[in-house]
Amino acid sequence: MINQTLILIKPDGLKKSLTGNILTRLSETKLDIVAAKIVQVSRELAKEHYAHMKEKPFFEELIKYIMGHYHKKKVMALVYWGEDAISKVREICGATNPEEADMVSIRGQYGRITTKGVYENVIHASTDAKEAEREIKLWFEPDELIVDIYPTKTAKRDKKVLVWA
Ligand code: IDP
Ligand code: MG
Repeated sequence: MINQTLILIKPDGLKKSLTGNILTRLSETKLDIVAAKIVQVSRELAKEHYAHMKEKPFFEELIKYIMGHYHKKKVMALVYWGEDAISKVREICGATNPEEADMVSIRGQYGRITTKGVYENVIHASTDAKEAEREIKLWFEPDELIVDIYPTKTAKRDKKVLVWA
């Protein structure tokens, strides 16, 4: 089934200069990249992204981690699209706990558990179609994607935007 998935190269992945390695590993899937950007993650975005984790004892540490408190204050966000994109990407990423992840998966190769107990696993990938839709809509505006994957509508936004001087 054709589907799409949100990928984040987390701040530790960027700090460790793993962007190239991770994208090379992901290219094994032969999926299409249909959106990509660098984002400075606000607390609001971090909390929204990890809303399902808010009862966890490590939630505050997780929010700090994705905001880049311990590394670089940025993540790379991408949308991959194609046949079984969600499951193919999750497979290459490996298990959540980097110590339990297959050694040749991205998380197995590059992840670690910090002394504060956070799984710094260098990459995020959506787990299922519902999560992918919620996450892609959270991280991207419709015109940042080069394919039409979800219905859109036109809306008037009365706000000032920055343009080149
Ligand atoms: P996933 O990223 O494999 O989908 P989730 O359960 O959605 O795993 O957790 C989100 C993120 O929270 C993980 O990628 C990891 O960084 C962190 N995390 C999850 N479970 C634990 C835990 O038990 N201890 C520490 N950090 C965790
Ligand atoms: Mg998850």
